[in-house]
Amino acid sequence: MLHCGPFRLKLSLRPHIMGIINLTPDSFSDGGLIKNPVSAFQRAATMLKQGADILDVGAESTRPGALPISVAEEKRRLLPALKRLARLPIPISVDTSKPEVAAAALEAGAGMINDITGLKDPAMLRLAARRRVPVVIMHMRGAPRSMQRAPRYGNVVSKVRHELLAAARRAQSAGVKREKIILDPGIGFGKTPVHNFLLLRELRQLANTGYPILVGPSRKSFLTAILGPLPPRERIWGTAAAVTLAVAHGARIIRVHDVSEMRMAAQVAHAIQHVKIPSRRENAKCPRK
Ligand code: HH2
Repeated sequence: MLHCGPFRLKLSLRPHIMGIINLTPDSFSDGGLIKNPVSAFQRAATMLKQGADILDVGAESTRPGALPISVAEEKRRLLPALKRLARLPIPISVDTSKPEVAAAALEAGAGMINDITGLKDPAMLRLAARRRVPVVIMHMRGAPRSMQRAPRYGNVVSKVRHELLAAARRAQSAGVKREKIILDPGIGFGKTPVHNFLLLRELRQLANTGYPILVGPSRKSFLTAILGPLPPRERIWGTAAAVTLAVAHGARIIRVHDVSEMRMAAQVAHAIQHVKIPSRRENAKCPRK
């Protein structure tokens, strides 16, 4: 059970959908779409209706090559919208790696921290421990500006697993409770398409750490290694395939742009995986073709 402010998420029951709200002018797939707090609220309300379980609100793009923005600029983009979104009956996660921004977002109503740098900043660790909020520890090699320059691993799955577990241990030593930690292999962050495929195929190896696993394959460019040069908004079916596989391999939270479609994909994958084998008597009642 994940306590997220006044909300309780039973992650073990079914996969949960995290809807992405990007308040950025330059995100790789939907930059500039949300222009003000009112349109952010409308987008969030739509996602809620479509079945989102969490909203992940970010104000700084982390696409490959993106340059960092200042704390002041990130707060200026984030806080007015976040205050409005906090009125909705859904937990809000803040997608930031800056402790000052995360602290302000928690004050404004966020109940969870999603840190793509895996809580590297000690001040972020201290904040997460003090505020007792759930935290997503994501794996990344390098920084967005340079992460896609020839990333190399030996065995990518065991390396990522090892580094995530080390980050989780560091967080726990700093006072973050184990049950607040969610791990994420960081699809597309310092990884080639093959690295991403392997991480999705072997996701069970991360899920068997016992920590809930979040994955974010939504519309990402690794899909074009198979599908060809499609623009991000045409990668929905490819995303659905990745989501289905991730759920089948134990992902508990799926971070996506297309809530309605991915909720259905996740729901079906989960239902097939957990189907109860009917008894003989129930079978006999089944209509035959
Ligand atoms: N991916 C993105 C941003 N934040 N957080 C987690 N935990 N996992 C992810 O895979 C992840 C993330 C990148 O996607 P998006 O927010 O759509 O793009 P941009 O960073 O360009 O705003």
